[in-house]
Amino acid sequence: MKISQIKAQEVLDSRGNPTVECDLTLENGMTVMSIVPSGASTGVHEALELRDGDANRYLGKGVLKAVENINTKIAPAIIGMDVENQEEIDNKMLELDGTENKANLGANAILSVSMACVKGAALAKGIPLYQYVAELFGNDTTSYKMPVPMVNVLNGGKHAIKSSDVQEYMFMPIGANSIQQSVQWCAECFHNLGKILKELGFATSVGDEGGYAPSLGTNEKPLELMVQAIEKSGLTPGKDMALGIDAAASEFYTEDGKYNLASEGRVLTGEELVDMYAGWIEKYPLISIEDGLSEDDWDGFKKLEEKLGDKIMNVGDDLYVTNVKRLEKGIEMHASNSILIKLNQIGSVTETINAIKMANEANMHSIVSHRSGETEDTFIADFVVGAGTGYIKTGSMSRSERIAKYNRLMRIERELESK
Ligand code: 2PG
Ligand code: MG
Repeated sequence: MKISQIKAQEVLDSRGNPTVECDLTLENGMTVMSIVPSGASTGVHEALELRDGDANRYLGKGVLKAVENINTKIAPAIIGMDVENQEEIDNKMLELDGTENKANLGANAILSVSMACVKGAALAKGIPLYQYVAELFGNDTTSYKMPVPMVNVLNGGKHAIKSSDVQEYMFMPIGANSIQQSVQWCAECFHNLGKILKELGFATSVGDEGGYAPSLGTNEKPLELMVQAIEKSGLTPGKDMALGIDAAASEFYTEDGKYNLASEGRVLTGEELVDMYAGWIEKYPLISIEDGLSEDDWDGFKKLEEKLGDKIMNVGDDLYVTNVKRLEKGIEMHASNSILIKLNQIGSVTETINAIKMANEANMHSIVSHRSGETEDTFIADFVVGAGTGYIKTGSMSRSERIAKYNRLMRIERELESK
């Protein structure tokens, strides 16, 4: 079915910053809408998120240029195309942009149209979004793998100032047999963690991704309290519920190549940092470490992989930025065994699919992820089910921009059960 209209506008994300919304109309009059998210601990190698820089509006964060690019440049080129030709549509936008990092049109502009086309195609075909995504991947559309959610219940780093240096501490309900059980267990552990923090006299206010953001004094303490919360919830640590972290280490990497754990007043070398992680893995049911080292510390990642790769998911986020060129290097080097997947790091659905396919071929885990600045758009919930990667990271058990994704996953699960 042909695309008959594309119209973009500026809306706000969960942090109250402007972002791009795209409305797409099909020739039969049906419409879909998509909104792009936005990161805070962004990798330097990410595609460019176009912001106006006009200090008189939204402190320079307006996205009217990106909106204008959609309305005046992308729309005329895409209108009239078959909405099911995802690759052709995405390639057309990449051509129009003409840069390596989408600096002309903006990755936010391109991605919002790209996602809207996927939704439009699903609607045109009259099938659920996750099913259409599975078709785009060439995956089996008769059986689906629901993901293990990685639920970030303690926020630090750039997502919660004056908290831990490590950015995210996550519950992973590895023993749950459904999304519904996963969500219930994680919500119970989240609330029990809140009770524990309260009893100890720590703050229970939340950070950007809805996790608590107390100042606990060390980066290890959160792991200890999370194990207590698992036990308090009647679950077995390591069997029912495991732990994951996102160190987002690029954010505490120093100019002289060290790692500054400011909350503890310690500066470590890469090797000492890896030793610290190794110690944690001995003591806690920690099975996933994301961005354990800085985004260009390839050798550091390789060392982490050699030392701990058989025990944990060693996840590259800022390291790869969902970019097949960087992923290819990582695969050659054996720099990690897992990749974080963020659509807006690379800026189109087709390129995101290619990154996941490359990771699959290399036998790596792919975790589909939200951004710290999110919206009510639940695209990634359908995307992870269709892609069948088995893991999703989409924040805590609070704040509706996070919960919307869990609710959508539960709806998908119920729909699949009823079939
Ligand atoms: C990350 C993300 C999402 P941000 O580092 O993995 O949790 O944070 O969107 O700020 O880059
Ligand atoms: Mg990360």
